[in-house]
Amino acid sequence: METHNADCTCWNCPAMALTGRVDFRAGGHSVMMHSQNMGADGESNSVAKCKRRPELGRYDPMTITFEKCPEWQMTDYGYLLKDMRVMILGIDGYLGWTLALWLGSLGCKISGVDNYARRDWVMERGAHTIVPITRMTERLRIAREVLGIDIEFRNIDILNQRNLMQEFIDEVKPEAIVHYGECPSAPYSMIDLDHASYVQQNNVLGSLGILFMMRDLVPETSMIKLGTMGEYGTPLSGRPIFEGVFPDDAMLKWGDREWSLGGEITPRDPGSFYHVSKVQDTVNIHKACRFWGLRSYDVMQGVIYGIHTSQVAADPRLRTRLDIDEYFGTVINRFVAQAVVGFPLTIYGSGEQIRGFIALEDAMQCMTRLIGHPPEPGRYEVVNQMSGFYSLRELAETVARVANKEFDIPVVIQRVENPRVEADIHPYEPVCDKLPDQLGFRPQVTLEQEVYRMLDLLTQPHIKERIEEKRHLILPRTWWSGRKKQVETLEVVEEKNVSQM
Ligand code: USQ
Repeated sequence: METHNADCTCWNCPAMALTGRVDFRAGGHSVMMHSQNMGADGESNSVAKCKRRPELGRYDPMTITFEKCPEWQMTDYGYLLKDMRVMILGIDGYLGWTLALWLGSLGCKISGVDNYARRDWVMERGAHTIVPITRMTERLRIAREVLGIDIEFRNIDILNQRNLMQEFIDEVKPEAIVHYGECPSAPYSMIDLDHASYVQQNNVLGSLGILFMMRDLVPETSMIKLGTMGEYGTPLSGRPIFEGVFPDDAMLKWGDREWSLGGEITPRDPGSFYHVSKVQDTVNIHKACRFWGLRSYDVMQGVIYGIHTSQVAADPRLRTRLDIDEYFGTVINRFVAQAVVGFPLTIYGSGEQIRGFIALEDAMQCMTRLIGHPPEPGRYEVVNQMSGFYSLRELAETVARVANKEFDIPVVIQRVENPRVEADIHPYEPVCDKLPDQLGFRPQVTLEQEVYRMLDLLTQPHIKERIEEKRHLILPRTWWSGRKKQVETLEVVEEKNVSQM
């Protein structure tokens, strides 16, 4: 298969510094502006300088492809810049730590920032990660010893310590910034006013600060920002869920008139105050690209699940966290943990809700491909990142089947009252073309495989014990309505019926 980024040019490369005047107001049409941007000598080849190869002088950025450039080297996921400097915001989290080790093993120079907020939020709710994780200093030491990966870490609060953040960006001069540094929980944002405003402030204003720092310090760097499929909601009209913006041939028809919608941001219908923060981020990033010529991938990721990459599995002390409480546990991770301790799997509501999902390892592959294929300057790109979509009922049945057949664990499924406000029965047609078609993404992990791997790890006695310890936190108590009351069971699917699924 042709490598997805072989034909990208310096125009995509964060090591290229623009020296001429480029007008980004057309948002993403910077290449066209570039061709009109002649130097005094009438040649268009005077706009670029390479920060890695100063000997090139000023040159035409369209002439060197990643395939031809010695700074870009082939990996299993396409070309990557040699020793690429990648900064991960939220490096202590479930995704951040996993990505740090993954990219480190591909030769990237990893720097990372975290203020351990995730550890604090989980502790505040009385929960804990069921896969034990070590202190950051220990994690860094083991990463060096076991995998030979050196990570430059700083304990910084992105929102409240902007000076430190600025200094760190200036010191590292990252060539890509992966932004996972937000509070990821819908239920946490729905607890009360304090939590809703905290989540929105932390996420929206933290990210806004990073955008300003990028404008001032590293405008060529691409920002790969974690958004969520939950920004879109589940449109009851059944229209496709496009990748962030309408395609060129989408039309708005009203009365007897028609307009093109091509390129406009699609409507959003976020499902919680947390999801609202991601929508606000979307608008801010889109504007930063437009106003300042920054470049970004806004990653609309489906619900993540799983525990495996070969790096985190290399040593028990390198494992990434895994939460299963009502606030920070995502649904598949919760179902697997519930199965392990014989707790009836908690389907909220009818179980007919459909969501997109992606396994941890596949998400890492996608992020690597996005890092290696930076958008052109001024370009705001959105990808819908998932590898399959399922109803909640299908998920529960899959977990029950694998647990039953492979681990001889009897599983009961229950339907409980849905504490959230979400459509029970709805059409769902996400468009997920860019990652497979333009970036070469091929999912490597099936749902059954990852559920198997999780069961294998979570049935280990010390982990099973940690789930048991927090068993009382499994049933949700936070209702979108503001009520505080444990949900009631609506229906129980007995073991004999589950094993026939
Ligand atoms: N659900 C259950 N039983 C449970 C937990 C959840 O039926 O025990 C249902 C929920 O009602 C919902 C679906 O499963 O319909 C997904 O819930 P979730 O808690 O796994 O995920 P969600 O709250 O949507 O948020 C998670 C991440 C968030 C990310 C989002 C992607 O925590 O950061 O933005 O997944 S998405 O769902 O596409 O918005």
